[in-house]
Amino acid sequence: MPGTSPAAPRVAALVGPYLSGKTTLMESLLFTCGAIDRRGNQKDGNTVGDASPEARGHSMSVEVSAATGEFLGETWHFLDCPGSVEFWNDTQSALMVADVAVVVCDPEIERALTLAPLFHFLDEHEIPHMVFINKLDHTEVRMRDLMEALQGVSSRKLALREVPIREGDTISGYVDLVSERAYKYKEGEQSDLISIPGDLEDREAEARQDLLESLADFDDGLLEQLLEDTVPEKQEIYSHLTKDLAGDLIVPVFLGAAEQMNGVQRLMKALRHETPEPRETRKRLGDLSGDPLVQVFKTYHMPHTGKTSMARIWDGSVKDGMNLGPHKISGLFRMTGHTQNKIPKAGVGDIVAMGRMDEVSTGDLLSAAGAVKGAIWPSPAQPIYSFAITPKKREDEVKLSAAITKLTDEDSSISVEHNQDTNEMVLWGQGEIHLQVAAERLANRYNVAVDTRRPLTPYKETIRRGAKQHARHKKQSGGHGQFGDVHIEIKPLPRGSGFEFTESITGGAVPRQYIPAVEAGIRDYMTKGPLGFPLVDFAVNLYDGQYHAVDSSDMAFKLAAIAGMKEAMPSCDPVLLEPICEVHVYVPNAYTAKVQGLISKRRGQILGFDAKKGWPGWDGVAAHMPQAELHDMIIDLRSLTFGVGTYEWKFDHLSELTGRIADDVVASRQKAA
Ligand SMILES: Nc1nc2c(ncn2[C@@H]2O[C@H](COP(=O)(O)OP(=O)(O)O)[C@@H](O)[C@H]2O)c(=O)[nH]1
Ligand SMILES: [Mg+2]
Repeated sequence: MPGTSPAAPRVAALVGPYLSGKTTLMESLLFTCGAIDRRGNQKDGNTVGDASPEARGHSMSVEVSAATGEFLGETWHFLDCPGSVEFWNDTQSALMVADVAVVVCDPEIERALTLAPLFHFLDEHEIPHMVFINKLDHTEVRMRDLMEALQGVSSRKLALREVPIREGDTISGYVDLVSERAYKYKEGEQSDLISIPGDLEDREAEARQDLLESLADFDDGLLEQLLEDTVPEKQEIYSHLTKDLAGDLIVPVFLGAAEQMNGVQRLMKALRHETPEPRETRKRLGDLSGDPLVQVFKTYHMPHTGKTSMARIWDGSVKDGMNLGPHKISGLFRMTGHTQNKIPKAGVGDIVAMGRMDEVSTGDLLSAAGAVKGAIWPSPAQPIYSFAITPKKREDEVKLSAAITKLTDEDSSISVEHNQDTNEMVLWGQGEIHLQVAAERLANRYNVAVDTRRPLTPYKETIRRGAKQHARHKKQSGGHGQFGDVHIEIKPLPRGSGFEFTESITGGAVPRQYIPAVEAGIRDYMTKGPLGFPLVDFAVNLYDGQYHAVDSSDMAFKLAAIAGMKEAMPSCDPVLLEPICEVHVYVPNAYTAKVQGLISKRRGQILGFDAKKGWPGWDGVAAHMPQAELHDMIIDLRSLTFGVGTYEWKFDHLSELTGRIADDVVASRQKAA
């Protein structure tokens, strides 16, 4: 227990919306822990978090940054997590190894909604978490209204731990609701103890009663005390708070301003007293065990040091050079931002970076015997935004594949696709900035600069009418000639049939051995129909032909088949087919109507809507939507819904596209070709 012997190192993940002040809070926490002697700030680009050129360039956290400090003799690892939904993958991984999450949020009622997905994840995985309402240096917001808004997006009870002391629109201090002591903030220093301002006594008593009632929900003894109007001991209140936090039953709420250091010392003390120890957190792994037991939560590929696996030690200890199954730890480090410091060993609770474990991935649980199977690890979100990429230098093709393997190893919410239809390399991710950062990383970390552009939609084409065609390939140049002659019948097929080849040759008009060459010719032609797109949903029957005993060959029959297709197809009433996806859009139900509008505007057909399972107050709208319209839909969806709207998609079917849109598609593809 804290207080008796030093606790094992603990991990606090700093999470919350983009720009709420997580990176600033980490700076202040590290300063409080004496780990840095001067607080950096985002403007000067000298914070411990956001050390990468990509983070500095975008002035935002684009991956998790770790740093370590000591508070009253105990070690703390802080994980500064990206707030943007596009970089959520790193955040969810960090949360999986954290003893506690500090949810940093803005004092703005309208922005409360942005916390909903985060609270949902924390509660789904029962990760203990506190809220730190930041930027309370200047605000006019009523704490009661803000708490109500925040409670509206949390399934767990929020318990306000402090009430603010106001002077005009500034918050000059707070009253702690457990100790019932009042403090006046002093910028950059410990707060002064003052007496509770007279006009705050009623508010304080009421807020304290609320806090106690929240705790009584989980303890009958306490409930009885409250009913009998007995005031519980402070120590007893603290132990309820600790127990209820560990069980993710309540969410304590603290106030402050990270930039001014207001409330930071208070937060640090609460973390120290109330955060569960790693052996408690480890219970999340169920009965999985091993010695040591180490879980990787972040993978980096650094230009000079190679692959680095950041991990939490759940059990035992690790040493540089030791083996975890077939994987040897080649270099053991403590990370501070992007700086690595070599350490000889580390023990339970610690966060370490392990060098050159090339076969290990994020999420892996390892012991001396090798991989321990069965740990729960959240899957990455489905990619919903894409760029086509090409290396700026042609000779970088091979290097690019290797670099992309590293990129996807670092971030499993990125994937790559080689589209056969459009012949493009397509990088898939979570949004525009996510992919921009990925492209920058290809250049900065892996030294392969790429050009990016909007990917082509994989349209196809088909025919609406059949035809019969005779075609002959014949050449008489000195010596061996070439001769192939075919009669084919082309017919449209229903959607989704693909391509069928048949033959009904009688009497050896086309000898057996040449028939596969006829089919090969047609398949050759199919890659690009009369409109310029791959052909599908049609059948070809070879029903007659002629051959020459000397001059016929596979090649001659193949060329005859191609000639027949070229001749016949334009008269078969070709039509463009566009890929249609089945899409499920998820939003808070206040936005359902707007989302239906968005879908319709993008040529979608709404199939229905329903409550989202496990998400009270959220809807799922199902629709069929053209893939071409999905390309940048996430941008509109996010701006419509404070960034919380999401969707899942999968290819469903091809549908005929005619009219002006089709004409434009054909014209622009022909221009490009
Ligand atoms: N007024 C005020 N601004 C703050 C406070 N904490 C952070 N900020 C500002 O909020 C912006 C975002 O901070 P940052 O820590 O990068 O946010 P993050 O995206 O959550 O990491 C920066 O411009 C900070 O200077 C605070 O307590 N008060
Ligand atoms: Mg940040």
